This record gives sequence, C-alpha cells and structure tokens, in this order.
Amino acid sequence: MIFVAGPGHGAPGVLGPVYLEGTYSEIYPDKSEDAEGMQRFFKQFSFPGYIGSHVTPETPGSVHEGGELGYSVSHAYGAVLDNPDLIVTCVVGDGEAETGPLATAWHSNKFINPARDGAVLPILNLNGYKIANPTILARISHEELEYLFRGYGYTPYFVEGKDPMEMHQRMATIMEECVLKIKEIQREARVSGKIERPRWPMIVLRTPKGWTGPAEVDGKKVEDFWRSHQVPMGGMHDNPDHLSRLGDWMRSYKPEELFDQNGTLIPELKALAPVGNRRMGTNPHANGGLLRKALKMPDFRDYAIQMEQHGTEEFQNTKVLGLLMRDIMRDNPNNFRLMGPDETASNRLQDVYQVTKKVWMADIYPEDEGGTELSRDGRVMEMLSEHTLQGWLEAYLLTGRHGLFHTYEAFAHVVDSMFNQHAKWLDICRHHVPWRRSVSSLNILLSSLVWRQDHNGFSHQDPGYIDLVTNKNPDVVRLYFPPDANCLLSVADHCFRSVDYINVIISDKQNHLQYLPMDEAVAHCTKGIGIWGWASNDDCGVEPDEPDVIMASCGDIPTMESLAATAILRAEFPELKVRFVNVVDLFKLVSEGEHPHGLSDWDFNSLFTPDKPIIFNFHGYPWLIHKLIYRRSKQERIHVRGYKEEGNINTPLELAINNQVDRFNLVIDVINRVPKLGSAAAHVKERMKNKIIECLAYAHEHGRDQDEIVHWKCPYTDPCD
Ligand SMILES: Cc1ncc(C[n+]2csc(CCOP(=O)(O)OP(=O)(O)O)c2C)c(N)n1
Ligand SMILES: [Mg+2]
Repeated sequence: MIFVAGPGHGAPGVLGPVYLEGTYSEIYPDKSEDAEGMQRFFKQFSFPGYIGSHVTPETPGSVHEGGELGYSVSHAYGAVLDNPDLIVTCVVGDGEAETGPLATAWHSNKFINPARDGAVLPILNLNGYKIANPTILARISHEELEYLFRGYGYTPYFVEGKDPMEMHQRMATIMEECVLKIKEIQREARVSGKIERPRWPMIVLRTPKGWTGPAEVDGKKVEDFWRSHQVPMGGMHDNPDHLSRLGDWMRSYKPEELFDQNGTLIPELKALAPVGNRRMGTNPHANGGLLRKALKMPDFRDYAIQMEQHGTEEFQNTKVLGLLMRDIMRDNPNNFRLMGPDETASNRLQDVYQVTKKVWMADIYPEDEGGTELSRDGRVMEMLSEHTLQGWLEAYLLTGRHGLFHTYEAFAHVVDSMFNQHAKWLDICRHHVPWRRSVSSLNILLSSLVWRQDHNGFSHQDPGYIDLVTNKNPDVVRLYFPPDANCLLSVADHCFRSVDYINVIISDKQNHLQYLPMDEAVAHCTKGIGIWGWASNDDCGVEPDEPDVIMASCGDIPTMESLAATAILRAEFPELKVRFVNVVDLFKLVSEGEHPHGLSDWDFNSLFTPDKPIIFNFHGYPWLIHKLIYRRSKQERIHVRGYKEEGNINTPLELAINNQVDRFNLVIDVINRVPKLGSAAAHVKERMKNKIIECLAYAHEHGRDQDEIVHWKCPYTDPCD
C-alpha cells in the first residue's frame, strides 16, 4: 500500500509516519532517531533552504507533491494501473475536491479492471474548510453527499466524529472493512474471470479542521474552523503567550509517554509499523525507478517509409508512430499505456487497436462491436479529461512504467499547470534527491496542429504550449519537431528509451511530404539540426561555400512551405546561393551553456553563417525563436515567421498566407533582405503578390487550395543516396 496526501500542506501526514517508522533516518542519517535528530527534522520543515510543507520529492514514500491541489485521485489511480497487488490510500482535501481536475478524476473507477489492476481507496477528508472558507461538500446534506458518491459509482463509508480515541478505532475498523471489500472484489474477478465494474469502497472522513490544535486563539475560534489552516497561531518570536500555548499544545500529545530519555520512539510503538519494504517510506512503488524495466523496443527502422527522391512521397506522419507503439504494446504487455482524450484514431494511432483496445469498465453496447474498440482489458486509455489522463500517466511513470500522452496542440494548455508541476518534480529529483532512481520520461505528442484546423478554426490554433515548455529547467525538458515520418520514428525511439525528461513531440497527423530516407533521418535527428544539401545550392564543391541566404525551418508544415519557397528562389534566381537548414531539436538554437543541447557559436555560425540573412519559418509563435537565439551574432539578420493569431476557418495555404509562413511571402522576405535582390527582383516580387491574391481567391471560391499547391512536390530529381 502507498499513501497519497492530497490536502494543501499535507506533508506532515507523510513526514511524521516515515520518521517514526525509521525510514527517514535511514535515508537522511542526520535526522536520527533521537532528540538531536528530531530537532533537525523539525527545524528543516518549511524552512529556507530545506524542505517544503508539501510532499516534495525529498519525502520518502511519495509520488504526489500536492502543492498544486487537484491531482491526488488521478495520481492514485495511475499508480495502480497494471499493479494488481497495490492499493493506494488517497486522502482528498474537501477544498481540493472543488477543483476541476479532482472532480473529474472520481470517474477513474470506470477504467480499473479488478483482475489486472490494483485498487484505490479514496478518503475524502471532510474537515469543513479551506484557507478562508467553508467547503461546499461539507455544507450540503448527508444525503446529497452520499448520492454524489454513489452516483460516481462508489460505496461511501462515513466516519464522523471529534473524539480522537473513538475515531481512531472507528477509522481502523472501516479501513479494514474497505480493504477486505477490495480484496473480495479482486478475488471474485481474478478467480471467476468475470470482469464487471464493481462498486469500489471509499471513505468520507468528517473530522474538525485543525483537530486537536488550539480551540481558540486571541478569543477567535480556530479548531474546527478555517483559521486553523497552515499556521493556526503566529508570532512565536514576539508573543510569549502564543509561545507558551504552543508548548502546551505540543505537550498535550504526551511526548514523554511516546519517546524515551534519548528522544527515541519507545519499542512497543515502533513495533506497530510494518517492516522492510512494507513501510510507508520504503515501498518501491513510490520510488518507481527501482522497479522500472527498459522497454523491449522493436527496431524503428523496420517501419521506415521508403522513397526514391526527397520530398516526393506523401504519408500521414503520426501513422508510423501508431505502428511502432502497436508493437511496443505487443512486446510489453504490462508496462506501457497510451493515453489521449478522444483522439487515438483521429491522431492516426489506431493501429495499436490490433493488439489492445481501449479499456472501458462502464456499459458496453452490442453496437460497440466493430468500431468502438472498447474492452475490459484494453491498455489504451481515452477519457475526455486531459487532467485525469496526464495524472494517470504521471503516476504510472513515477511507479516505474512507460507511456505516451497525445492531445490536440491547442488544448494541451488545459494541462499547462500539470506540465509545470511534473517538470518541477523531475528537476528536484535530478538535482537534490540522489536516492530516487530514474523514471521513464513523460512523452507528450502534440498532434492536430495549429496549421491544419481547416474546419475547426481559430479556437483550435494555439502553438503556445511550446513556449511554456521552454520556461522550465533545461535539464528536464526537450522539444522535437520531426519534419516527416522517418524522423518521427527516430525521435520516438529516442524518447521511449530516455529517462527523467518531459519530451514534447510536435507532429501532424495529415498527409505530408516525406523528406528523408531512414539513414538520413537518423543522422539528421541525431544531430538535431542540419543542412539539407539536396534542397540547397550553396555547396559549390570548392570551399568556401558562401550562401546569400539561409532558409531555415522547424516543424512539418513550415518546412514544406520553406522548401517550396526555396524551390521558387532557385528557379527564379539561379545565381542566388540558398542554404536550407532544418531544426528537429529546438533547443539546438539556444547557446551552449544555457541548455545541454545548445550549439556552440562555432557550430551555429557554421550552419547559419555569422552574418547572412536567415529566413526562419517556425511552427509556433515567432518571438520564441528570437528568445532562444538572443545571444547569437547579428540579431537583425534573423527574420522569423510563425503563427501570429491570424486564423479562422481557412484552407491550409490561406492560413499560411494570413500568417506569412507561406512560400510566396517567404520569397518576398528573401527579396527584401538579400541586398543583391531588392529592386532587381521587383518582377518576381510582383508575381508572388499576384500568386497570393490568386490563391486566396481560389480558396474562397472552391473551399480548398489549388491542386498545384495541394500536390506540390520537391522538384529535385537527384535520387536519395
Ligand atoms: C490549485 C490550487 N489552488 C489554490 C491553492 C492554494 N491553497 C493551498 S491550501 C488550500 C486550501 C485547501 O483546502 P483543503 O483541500 O480542504 O485542505 P485542508 O487544508 O483543509 O486539509 C488552498 C486553496 C493551491 N495550493 N492549489
Ligand atoms: Mg479542508
């Protein structure tokens, strides 16, 4: 069993027990089991330079920080997936229960298969208050509350009262009853093989907030009221009355009966704790790297798209990822889960259904046969709650397993905060908690991208999640923009093998041109950035190769427009030397020393030259590129195009034109910025402007782009190496 403490500032609920059972002193020997160690243990709590009041990664036995409220239940459920013998006891704050993420997470019980998964025992701590308010669930009738949880599919057990000794007994009895009920449900499913959704037990624990603390302070009610939140009584340095009341309060727990002269817990109490790995702080599920097994990975090269020439074949980029994951899930039947809100098929990952369906413990209708892909033992997870999905996956990873979360790019923002919190967790583990073993990276696929929302429009266009990712510690975040399917395979293979990162992969699901045969894709992705010689004409064969302009791209759709612009430039200006650079690993752009992947200035200048104009076509918001490369030489030569909130129901080219990432505007950018073109290229510029007018008129007349745009292919006839 592991414990998840949901309520705000819930760390003492874990720190106390793990110290008393001895784990804390084993891991942190200076917090020894005596008066001196105990004093150090107390002093560090919520103290500058030490540990927080939340269940931070430094706390043994924790997979849930809890500082940001709302994720306790989804984390608890994620931990028990494919963990048949694990029970997670999860205390939920009644304030926390008002959050959106927590409210939706109760439905996790519709995804738990009692034969294959473990169980969660949620305990709603109905202490009545938050920081400065009553809680909603504490101020509705017993009947309403009971119906609410019955409606969620649980059997609620109520434990209510104020007398500590009576409550301990009652709670122990109900806990035992619930655990026996869980075991009975599991035995029934595992022996009979009949898998139906059971009514899992849960507990409503109604106790006073600030229970056993000071009843009143300065004539104001504190115990059983919101004033007891976090710091029930302040002024310890300058209010002798408060200090003496604190002493009385602490002595009310009769420490002299619990600890010996040395300050060590007396043996008969210590003996109450379980031993070895059954202790709260040593359960390996809460340090999942101990249990993690590397995935058995098929060779991603076997899924390669074959091509004779660069940029002439089309394929749905994400489809190959579905094929790769199909075989990963076949070969790793117990430790890989695929999660997404409602779009596994829409994101073209549906080949996974050949080996495993979507788990669904709610009703299944006959008409679901042949298409809905539901089953009791599926290992794909779809629920229209990004919060619940990400919570499940985070805990699944922290307990030693693997997976991928895919979502619409624009709606990844729904879980911005969860990304932040998980990144902070990984950051602390990496830098400050050496005893935590490495866990699988959180792999996030953003698909249904900003540039292909032909019928969804403006609301579905938002590449800002990428900006968010760049704010986090460079040691824990990675951003990949594979331009085609073979690059996606290479990137995905790398991400599935990696540990301790959040890898965000941006890849569209629609048909796209395929640029690199597998060997070239592997080399390109390994470098993370590189020149595409076949699209460039600055390689004279006799150094120095001096381009007039660098066409750079990052992202599948901007790459195609940039290539099309390059083709126009080469046809219109045969003397113009164009170098084409593609970026897969966005952090290559950052200066060395600021990100582990950052290029040295030597390498950056050799790719981009120290002083020639760069026309950078980017998938996301253009200013992000300026932020990342602000230390590179001659900023004024770097001209970035990207999404600038010019969207509607648009054809792909129309959207590109409105945001000026299209081929024609890119050609105009080059004419404007390469000194030897300018007015000397006025006729070409005029033709580009006419083309823009013509293409927009065609889109508005026919509702689609011209065939020459839709079926554009790279014009270079050199075969791939
Ligand atoms: C998402 C989020 N919003 C606001 C806060 C600030 N906050 C910290 S504790 C708390 C009250 C929590 O009440 P409850 O869940 O009932 O826990 P209790 O302290 O009563 O056990 C709030 C609002 C937070 N930590 N996270
Ligand atoms: Mg509360």
